Amino acid sequence: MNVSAEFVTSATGPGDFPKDRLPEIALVGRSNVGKSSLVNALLRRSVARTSAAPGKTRLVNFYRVQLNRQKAFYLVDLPGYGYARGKKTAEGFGDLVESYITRTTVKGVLLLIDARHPGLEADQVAWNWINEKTIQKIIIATKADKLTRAMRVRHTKELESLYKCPLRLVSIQSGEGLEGLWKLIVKLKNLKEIKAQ
Ligand SMILES: Nc1nc2c(ncn2[C@@H]2O[C@H](COP(=O)(O)OP(=O)(O)OP(=O)(O)O)[C@@H](O)[C@H]2O)c(=O)[nH]1
Ligand SMILES: [Mg+2]
Repeated sequence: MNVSAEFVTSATGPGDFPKDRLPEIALVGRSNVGKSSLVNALLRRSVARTSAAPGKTRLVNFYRVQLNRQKAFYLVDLPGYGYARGKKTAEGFGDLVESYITRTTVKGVLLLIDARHPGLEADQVAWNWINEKTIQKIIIATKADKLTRAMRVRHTKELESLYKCPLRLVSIQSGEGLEGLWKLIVKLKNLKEIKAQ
């Protein structure tokens, strides 16, 4: 698959969001779960800034993507939740992400969850919130390379029972799941139904 991509804008508010109405696929998840890393892995270049410390992405970053000669769409990398600089308390989505996610051009949401920690409350709260939207959602369990075999089985089961929707394990280290995720993203942006495996 031929992937071409370019960074378009870092939005600080709704006024900065693109107005061309291309479909958008958003990456949502806790700070440090690996959203920006996954953008880079999918786009096969270092366009998004990543960090070992949480709270790196602060704005809504739009990447315009074209696959082969198909119609372009945006991959949208969002700031994470669950992290507040200088504070120990968990933080919700925040106004910026809330104003973003209600856009009608958002055709699908990838909720990223650290595969090592399937049951976190913050992720379930986020899930309940995005679930109010009638768009398609997929759970992406990240950092699959860090799982032992036993954890892989147990955590997959736990995620399946908590989140009744399509689930994929990915790793930017091993490349696991990336090809399959591309196929799902193409379906999402084209509004094709995705069934749980
Ligand atoms: N081992 C491993 N590490 C990963 C993987 N994906 C991301 N990471 C690491 O996780 C850390 C956080 O990655 P980011 O992509 O910056 O996380 P983020 O979700 O964008 O975080 P915020 O911007 O703070 O919301 C970095 O140190 C990455 O190298 C993975 O698949 N495997
Ligand atoms: Mg980030």
